[in-house]
Amino acid sequence: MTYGAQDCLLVIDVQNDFMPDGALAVPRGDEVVPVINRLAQAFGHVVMTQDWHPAGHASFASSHAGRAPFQTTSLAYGEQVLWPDHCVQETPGAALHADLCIPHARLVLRKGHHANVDSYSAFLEADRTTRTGLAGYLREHGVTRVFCAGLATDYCVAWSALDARAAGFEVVVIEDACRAIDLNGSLEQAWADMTAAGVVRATAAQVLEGHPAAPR
Ligand code: VGL
Ligand code: ZN
Repeated sequence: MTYGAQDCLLVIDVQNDFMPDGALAVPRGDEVVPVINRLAQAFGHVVMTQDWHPAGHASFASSHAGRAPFQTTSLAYGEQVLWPDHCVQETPGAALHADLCIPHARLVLRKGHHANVDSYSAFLEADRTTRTGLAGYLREHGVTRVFCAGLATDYCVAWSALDARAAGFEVVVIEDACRAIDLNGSLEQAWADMTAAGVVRATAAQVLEGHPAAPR
């Protein structure tokens, strides 16, 4: 094990509906699974997230008459991208990918469970007010640095990475352990925002070698 108590690997939304044949397909989303399995062995502390929506969730285009997936609409807290129905609680699409193998993962945090509020971020829901409790959990465990991997780079990974920074953590995003949806330039924007916020961008090989994100 390379990374100890101060470091946590955050594995974001590696769920069937985000796989290439899933309801909200992320191109090549399945390719992150073996990379993440390998990475996880280097971490003593792994947390996973699950997008976990009730049926009829406000982020679903099907919940808005006359609206189609990938359009946007205005909700109480601001603009919301409308998605195909995905990750509905207790459905096979919401399950973690069957090949994900992280027996030592300690916490599976479910997010997006409020019917009228989305949550790309593992830390703060889309109303930008409601906390998931993850920052407090990590602090109580002495974590100071969060390594992010999973799906999708430009939505749930980016929002989680940015909120982790805002909560005071050092953040490394492992680029080849992520895949993007890339909607209207969202991937380029996400990397610009993350870089500006001080997020370190690394490859899985660099993380496994302890460079540039030095183990400690
Ligand atoms: C996600 C869109 C909607 C993600 C979740 O995991 O990136 N994207 N819900
Ligand atoms: Zn979602």
